[in-house]
Amino acid sequence: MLGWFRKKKKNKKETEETLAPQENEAISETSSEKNDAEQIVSRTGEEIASEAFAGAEQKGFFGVLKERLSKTRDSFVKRMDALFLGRKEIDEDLFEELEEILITADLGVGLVQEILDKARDQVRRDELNDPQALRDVLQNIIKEYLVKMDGLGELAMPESDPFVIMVVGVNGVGKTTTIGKIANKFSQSGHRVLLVAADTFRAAAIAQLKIWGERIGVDVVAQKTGADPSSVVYDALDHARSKNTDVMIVDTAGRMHTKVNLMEELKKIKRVIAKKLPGAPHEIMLVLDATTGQNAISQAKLFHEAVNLTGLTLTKLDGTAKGGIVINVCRELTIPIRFIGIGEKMDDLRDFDPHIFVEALFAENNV
Ligand SMILES: Nc1nc2c(ncn2[C@@H]2O[C@H](COP(=O)(O)OP(=O)(O)OP(=O)(O)O)[C@@H](O)[C@H]2O)c(=O)[nH]1
Ligand SMILES: [Mg+2]
Repeated sequence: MLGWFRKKKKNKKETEETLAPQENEAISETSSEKNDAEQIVSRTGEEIASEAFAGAEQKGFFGVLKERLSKTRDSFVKRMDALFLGRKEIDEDLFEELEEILITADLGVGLVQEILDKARDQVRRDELNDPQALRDVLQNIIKEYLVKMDGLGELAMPESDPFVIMVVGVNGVGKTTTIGKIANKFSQSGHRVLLVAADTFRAAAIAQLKIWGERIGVDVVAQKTGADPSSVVYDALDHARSKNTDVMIVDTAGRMHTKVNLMEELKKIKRVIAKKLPGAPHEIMLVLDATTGQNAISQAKLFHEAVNLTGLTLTKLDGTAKGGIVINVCRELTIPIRFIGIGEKMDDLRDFDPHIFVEALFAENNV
């Protein structure tokens, strides 16, 4: 589990210091830009919040996760349960139908073959005949893929320097929203957070980040649309140092993983950060949209090649039946999944815990 959001102990300097008023950068921002972004962000917050938040309180942490994974549960576990219910024994027909279910749930052909081969072996070895026993076998095999992520790539936050997180990914995957959610968690646990608008392609992108900043109550460093993203991060590091920032999170523009010049720009941002603050960025997080299915793997491979990723977040697991991609990501990559996004609002980001994830996916309906 990540220790990033442990309550921060205040040091002497901070305790004595009266917090200066937030000194956001002064860039001019037209009201239409702001309206654009307000629409994006207010939709993410208010509309879903009232229903989902009330639900969250009643159902509890596990219940909410289970509910948000319901599309994947329906396409995968519930179909599997229905299949097993009608069968008295484990035979090759059962395996064939199971294969189709697993492929539809976007586990990927290679992974499905591997899972079924392991399951067949175990059924033979343990002389299993009851389809319910096969359910347990499958749950354990899937869990084995996910727990490989346990303890992988743990990151200790630096003692005095700001902890720098650079967030990357293709367009629209949920980078800015995830940054808002992470920033909120850090801020809630007493860390001083700085958001950096290095997505300078669109005015609305800068304004969107600023609204998150305002809402959470953290500083945002930005420049004008079209500014060099590297120069934005350069300024931001000065700001971070002068304000005793604990965590600096850099939002970058969405880019196709196949566009070489755009990947070069990311490398440059990384270089500029590293030159100014050796050891940083400490975390280069790729955000993947779970609804894209198998394409997520090639995105991850190309971003990793370019900037050497240290962590992943899989978003929109609430909106897809293709949640099986999580298992494939664990099989194909050795980059830890830090978080999963299970909705649009501020609280809808969870630490990725393989054990809890499998439990939620396989939970019986009445659990
Ligand atoms: N259902 C759901 N929607 C999400 C989740 N995460 C993000 N979104 C939505 O995805 C959409 C795109 O999110 P952004 O954060 O703007 O994505 P981005 O990657 O910053 O986009 P660009 O900056 O344009 O590349 C928004 O409508 C978000 O509310 C999630 O976990 N679940
Ligand atoms: Mg964005």
